[in-house]
Amino acid sequence: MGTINYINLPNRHLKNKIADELFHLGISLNDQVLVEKFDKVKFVLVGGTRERMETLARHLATSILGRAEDDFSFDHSFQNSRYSGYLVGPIFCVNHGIGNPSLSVALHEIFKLLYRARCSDVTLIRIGTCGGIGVDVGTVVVTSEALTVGFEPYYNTSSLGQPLRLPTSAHVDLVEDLLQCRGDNSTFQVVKGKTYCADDFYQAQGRLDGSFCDFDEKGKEEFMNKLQKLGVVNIEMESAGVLGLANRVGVKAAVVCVVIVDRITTDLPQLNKQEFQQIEDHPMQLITAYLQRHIH
Ligand code: R2B
Repeated sequence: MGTINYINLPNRHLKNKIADELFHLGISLNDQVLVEKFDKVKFVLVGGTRERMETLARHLATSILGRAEDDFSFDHSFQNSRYSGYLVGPIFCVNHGIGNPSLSVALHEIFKLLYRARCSDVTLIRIGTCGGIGVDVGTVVVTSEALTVGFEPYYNTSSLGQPLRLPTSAHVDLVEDLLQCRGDNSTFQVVKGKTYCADDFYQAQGRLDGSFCDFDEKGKEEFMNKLQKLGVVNIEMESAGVLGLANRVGVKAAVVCVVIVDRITTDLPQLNKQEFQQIEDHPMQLITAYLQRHIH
């Protein structure tokens, strides 16, 4: 038997706290009955939108837990004006909104909840959409590490007004494990590579169509070339936060995103609603195969 890795948050102030409220998730940590509902959580799946996480939770309820098609009762679900969460057996699906600030608030509170519930051996995976760099639409990218402004592998945040930089490497074994989960009959490719995590959708990602723009087509081309030379295969907005924060608290983590546009050829996705839904399903298929291996 291996050792059990309980979530052990590196914050000594939490040890003395009797009352605590997860302000944005809308969960009271004093509600022992509620907190205990989370004590078996082993997998936390996060993604941008509420719809995607609810769809994923429903899909996992049937495909992993074998619940009836029309029985989507989750063990504990919540929806508020910020975030929505769905607890499905040992899997907790939560949406995080756009960008690292929104993500970080959700993750701090999720980690505190799992710590109070005395969870152990937890795996965190972000499932998202992204722009590819010379990668076909529909391809699933598993991030090896996230680069941020300055092309460095750090999540940039702050503490008491001072910069705080957290390393953004993904968990090596988890990444390899996920890469193995592509089924033989899969209609899409799964690749590993670096992810550029931008702090904005427009200028920071080399788009010229924001409300202002300080560069021209040539500048954008140079930016894309530079990213490619560094081994970057996709761009999104939360990978650095997921990996930086997970590394800081000692939770193993990975980021799995599907390419919805190849940024070398165009800036905005050219997919209709049906095509978008089909493609959004690719990372869910990979995660389902991963969970099937690890839950049964
Ligand atoms: C991908 O899509 C969103 C921006 O449209 C953002 O959350 C991201 O990383």
